[in-house]
Amino acid sequence: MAQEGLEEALNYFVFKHKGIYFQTDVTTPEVIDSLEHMEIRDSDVFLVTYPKSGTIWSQQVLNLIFHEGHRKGLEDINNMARAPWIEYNLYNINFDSRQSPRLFTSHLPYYLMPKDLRFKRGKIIYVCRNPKDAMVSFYHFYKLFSRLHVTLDLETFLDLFLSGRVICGSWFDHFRGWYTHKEDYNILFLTYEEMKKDLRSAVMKICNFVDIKLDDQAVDTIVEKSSFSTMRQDPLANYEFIPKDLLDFKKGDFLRKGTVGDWKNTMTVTQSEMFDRVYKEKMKDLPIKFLWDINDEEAGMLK
Ligand code: PPS
Repeated sequence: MAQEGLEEALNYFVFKHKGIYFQTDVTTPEVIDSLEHMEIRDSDVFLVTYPKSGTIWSQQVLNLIFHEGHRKGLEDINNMARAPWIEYNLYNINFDSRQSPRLFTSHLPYYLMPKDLRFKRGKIIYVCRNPKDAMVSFYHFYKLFSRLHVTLDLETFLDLFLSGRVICGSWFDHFRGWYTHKEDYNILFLTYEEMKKDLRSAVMKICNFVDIKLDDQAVDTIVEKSSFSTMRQDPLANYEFIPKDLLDFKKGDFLRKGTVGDWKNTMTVTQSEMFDRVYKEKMKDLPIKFLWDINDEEAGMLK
């Protein structure tokens, strides 16, 4: 891909602020900076992820846990309005005037999040996904951006991903930052893969963490309404409500495959080996074992 056209398109599409990249059309440096002093309530729950790690899936689970009206299909409120992204406040929601408990979503690295969270005010659910699947999902997602006037091939995207030149920066830095600062926060780590293997248990973990007791029937409803096939059909959950000038759904879906191990269908052996080398080097001191294939047995965060 011609370097010049690529640079021009990327510079138009993203800006760099405090070490990472943001989409020009959805936020500004001033908005990001203002979040540092956002007032946090003890009852706040933040869902935090690196992009393409199961955000809208976990958002659906969380919204179903907190809102009976959502479980029963009684309210016409989409998931982004229920648990807005703090850094891309597309609906201009006044966070201060929201009733407690407030739910929020964010892709921010730990150092750009509201400071108060570090004093264990509020709760954070950090969902992560094996970075090969996250990368492949991100690669396909980049094709949907209406204002990115270039189509990236996988080789180019892989380079950008590994060097942190994508929206939200480096996967490695994002994960490391949150994981190594976990003692500062009231935080629950979950993986996309464990949700995929046993969604019910993941729902129960979240319920315990946020201190909400639900009966079996409610939990069954949450599991059913957060399945890939149900969410794909659900206009309040599938993100087709995003304005067309931001995402062009003629080019693909937000809910694309929803599997573990799709990277094997996309990356070449050479690309995968190169990825493994970078992963090994950057992650060598972190006690996490990701599931790279749905048939892998053991995975998780070692305490
Ligand atoms: S974003 O843009 O960062 O908010 O994207 P994010 O929601 O984090 O990730 C999108 C991927 O999550 C998959 N997804 C699901 N997988 C399984 N079950 C359910 N219910 C579900 N909902 C979303 C979605 O399909 C994207 O992954 P890929 O691999 O591209 O399919």
